[in-house]
Amino acid sequence: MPDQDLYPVPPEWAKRARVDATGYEKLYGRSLADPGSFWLEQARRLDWIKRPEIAGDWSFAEKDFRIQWFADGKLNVAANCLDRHLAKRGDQIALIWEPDEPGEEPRRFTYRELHAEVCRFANVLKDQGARRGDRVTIYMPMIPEAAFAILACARIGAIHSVVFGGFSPEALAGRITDCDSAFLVTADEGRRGGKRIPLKANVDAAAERAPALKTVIVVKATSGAVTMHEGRDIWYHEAAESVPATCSPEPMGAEDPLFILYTSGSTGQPKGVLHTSGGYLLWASLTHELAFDYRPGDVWWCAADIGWVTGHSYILYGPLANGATTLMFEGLPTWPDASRIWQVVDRHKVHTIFTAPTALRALMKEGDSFVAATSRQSLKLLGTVGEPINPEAWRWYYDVVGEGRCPIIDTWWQTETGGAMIAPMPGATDLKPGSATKPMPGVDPQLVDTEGEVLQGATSGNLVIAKSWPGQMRTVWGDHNRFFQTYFTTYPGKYFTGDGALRDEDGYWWITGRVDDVINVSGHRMGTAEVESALVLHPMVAEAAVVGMPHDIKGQGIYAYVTLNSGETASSDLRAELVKWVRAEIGPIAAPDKLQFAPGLPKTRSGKIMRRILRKIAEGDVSSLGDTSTLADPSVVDDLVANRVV
Ligand code: 6R9
Repeated sequence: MPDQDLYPVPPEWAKRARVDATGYEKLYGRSLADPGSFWLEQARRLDWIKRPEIAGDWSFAEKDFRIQWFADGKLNVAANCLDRHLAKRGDQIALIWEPDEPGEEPRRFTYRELHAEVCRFANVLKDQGARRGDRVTIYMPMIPEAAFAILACARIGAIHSVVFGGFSPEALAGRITDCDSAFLVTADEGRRGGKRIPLKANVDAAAERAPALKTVIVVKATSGAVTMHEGRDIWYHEAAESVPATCSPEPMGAEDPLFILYTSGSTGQPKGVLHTSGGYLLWASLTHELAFDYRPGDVWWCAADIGWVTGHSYILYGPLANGATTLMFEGLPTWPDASRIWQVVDRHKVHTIFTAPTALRALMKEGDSFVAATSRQSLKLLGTVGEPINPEAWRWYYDVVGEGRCPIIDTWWQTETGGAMIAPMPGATDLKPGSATKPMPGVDPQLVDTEGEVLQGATSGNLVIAKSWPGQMRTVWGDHNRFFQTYFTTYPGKYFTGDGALRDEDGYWWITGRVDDVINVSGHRMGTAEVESALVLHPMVAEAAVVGMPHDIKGQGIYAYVTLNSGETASSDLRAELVKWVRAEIGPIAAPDKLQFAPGLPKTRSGKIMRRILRKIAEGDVSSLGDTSTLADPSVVDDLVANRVV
């Protein structure tokens, strides 16, 4: 069983929060007992053109497979995020933009201003011929115009497909082609950590391989040199000069597509995850409010990139639907130094920060002084998402960043789920470091064994979700059969998350990592996250990644990659010490068979460790590492290969 330290709900949170412990039990119980009336009531949080009279209509069974929510309702998502706030909070700041350069002025937009910007962008898209149902690829840096473009698509009923600005031309071309997108929005260049990213040049290269592309709208962000292609490319600022700042929102069915988001493929082609309008927005908005006890006036900062689902749901859709002030950051947490995040928090009086464990570990490695140099008095809540958070990083976040006063909201979810699925509520849920705690209303998680047998009580297994929820993805773009095959056939009748999890005696959920990352050592299951967590507990270790490797006797052995804190030196003594350390922390079964010191780990630009590459290296299969172009720093792979432990 994992670390069972309990951090009880602080009394002031129990008092002030929307939902306390009893409230949670009631809410959750009702959501499962009477989903029809529960969800129709929840649907009232949105502004409908036609209010729905049916809630969920779904079946995960092959013969009548379908997923629909609020199917008879009509709404416009952008109007929900903008227009409906104008009367009450038109002059409230909706969006704060913090630039890459710390010396540069932030930009701020009130709801009224954001509304006007989105309408202008919508009119430019329409002038270029974009219509309801058309796919618009958005390949943008983290600048306000990215938000305008996304919301403009929602306003006119076009389907946006945001491609992370760090992806290569090849990856971009594949995504344009897969959804047959004739329109693309980009910028001359992006900036991050003082470096320039040639977005427009990447688009030019991608366009050669993406014949579907007809129109490229270019936002001038850095004024860097670009080549404009006659007949294909237009400058946004020129096109926007002559369009009105109003544009009536297109009435959309709740089940009309809102966006496609390609998930970084661990195997095969990336999948175009499709989300629709009503259920998705409801889910983003409800989970933002409940998990973070969001209150009007709170300054909210989700530090993800807009190119990932976290950016979609928690920079834009959830917070804006709730009328929040949302912060968008162009830069990097470690640039110019490891104080930057906390300086931004102080500058904008941020109430809640929502970031990823990998960022926390990177900052933790630099030492506490960068945090201590800032005030952080405005912070009330700390969020995390993206991977299991190791208890050591959790405690650092809690003790050093939050100085023991801010509950940690560890949200487990996926691109496929639209928003948080398992997460605490600050006024209701006692916390355990490393546990995402309890399910959100309507979420029915179960554990199954490899045969699909549902497991009861405190145990571990494969995490499935037994019932549909409004934020669930509806299909894989262009391949409905792949959607069914990928998620509903492993355990028939249930949505399979691909994650393993553990449920403890208190009914708390602990995500142990992707099931494909679980190692089977001598018939015993070993979560890679658990071994990694043990390794990073060692005072000299900054980060660790563990994969399985073929082993003659045990079936699978454990191969560990370890990054040391700055200033520490690798040695064979330290290697032996770390193996002993894990043995002592978890048990002999978890002791790494091989341990390689690595100056860096291969990570996607969203911070996920590419285990596929680590597995190949561990297996000694270094000739077929596959595509490494989507890595944040492809050069780390060379070092890993050169120093492989044989
Ligand atoms: C939102 C997002 C989904 C996968 C998911 C799981 C891992 C996300 C987590 C977590 C443990 C958390 N994951 N949040 N694991 N604790 N709080 O990250 O979506 O990029 O699709 O990744 O990330 O393995 O299956 P996505």
